[in-house]
Amino acid sequence: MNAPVRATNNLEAFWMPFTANRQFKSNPRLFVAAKDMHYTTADGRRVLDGTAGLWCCNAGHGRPKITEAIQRQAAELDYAPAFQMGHPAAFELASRLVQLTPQGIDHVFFANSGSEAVDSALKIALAYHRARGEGQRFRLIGRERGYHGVGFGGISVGGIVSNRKMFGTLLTGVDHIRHTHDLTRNAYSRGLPEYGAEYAEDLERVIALHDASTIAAVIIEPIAGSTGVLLPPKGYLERIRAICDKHGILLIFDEVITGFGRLGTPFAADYFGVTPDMMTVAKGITSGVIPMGAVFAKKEIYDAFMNGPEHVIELFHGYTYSANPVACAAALGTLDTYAEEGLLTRAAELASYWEDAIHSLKGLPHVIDIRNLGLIGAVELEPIAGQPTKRAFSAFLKAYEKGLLIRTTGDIIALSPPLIISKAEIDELITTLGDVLKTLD
Ligand code: PXG
Repeated sequence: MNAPVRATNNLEAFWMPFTANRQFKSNPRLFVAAKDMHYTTADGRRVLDGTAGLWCCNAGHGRPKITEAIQRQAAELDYAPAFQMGHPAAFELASRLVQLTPQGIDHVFFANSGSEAVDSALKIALAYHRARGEGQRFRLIGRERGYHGVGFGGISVGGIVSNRKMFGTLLTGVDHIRHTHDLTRNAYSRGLPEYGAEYAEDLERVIALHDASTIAAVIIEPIAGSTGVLLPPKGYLERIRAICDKHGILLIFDEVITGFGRLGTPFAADYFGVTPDMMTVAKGITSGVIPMGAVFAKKEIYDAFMNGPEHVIELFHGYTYSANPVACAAALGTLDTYAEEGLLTRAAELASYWEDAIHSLKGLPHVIDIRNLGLIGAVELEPIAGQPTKRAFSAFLKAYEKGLLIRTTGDIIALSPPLIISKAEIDELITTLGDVLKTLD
């Protein structure tokens, strides 16, 4: 029998996620290697990573501690059942993680992606209330323009229309509060926008409509990432927290993007000084190298399940790959790398340099707003009339040609470089992006 042939030049079979498949396959962009701040393309060009992959490679690429941890773990214990069995790395990792989380958040439930983490957190919220005898709290509240992954739970509480409209009725019992994006008052804010804390009061409106006794949880991203970097107005998150407390509603922060150092603190909860009841994370937990997600929960939530006969499973939820040993090893290698290089606070050192650099793009053609916080940035472009997304997508293609990877969503360019970026690389990134913006139609 002949050895199977690897059809490396056949692009047809792979149905690519969140991709313009036909455009890509007629003009493919392939990465074949990555090291530190750079990718290498199939035609041998170096591309500066302006987005940490998809907001995930916070430690940069090809980091030895992570690679070695994965290799060692795969050789020693490749897999252990996750249900009714355990392995040491899972317990070590959970214990390490809760040393990083805000005080009071001290339990970890493992999933394999941000989407799974979100669905897990929503299910835990519902089950928590039911375990406490408040099963009538079945409603989940999200926010317009929110992104919480692509599971049915996540798209139901999410607020991005194109991610929802094709997929039927979604979950019932879900409502949304308004988003906080307000360019008329806040365009070109440096850091947090000044105006709009009062948008938090929209939660009171939704609560009044449904009655607090029917609402289990509110889920929001501290910074809405995927929808184009929408920063919370000063005081907004504090008010959301206070309203949830007043009505006995759980607050879930989706920290899939903001977690693990993006703002110069371990989590956005630390940056804002607002502690949610649960947090969802993924991406930076393994620096993107192996899929992993997690829900962090307060002790009260965990404890609410720990009753009844001891031999009975307390939460009927979990995944074959929850706390997969190789993923746990990758996460431990990642945490070691973060600790040794001070990466969870490095964005704080670079934030003002980054802010000045990105705001230097003000005044270039079609730019209508520039936003930043920590090592996150966004440049919002005026859409081409009648052709939304086209201008930003063409910026993406031109940047790639010039050796820079950016992300676009709608007509917004999002930037989130690995936390190891140097000042010289920030200059290079912004100069290249500026050159691209000058050539846009
Ligand atoms: N929550 C948030 C806040 C996210 O940003 C998810 C959940 C889902 O994670 P998974 O691991 O299931 O993809 C995300 C994912 C982008 C982009 O360019 C953002 C995400 C994924 C891909 C691209 O903005 N966020």
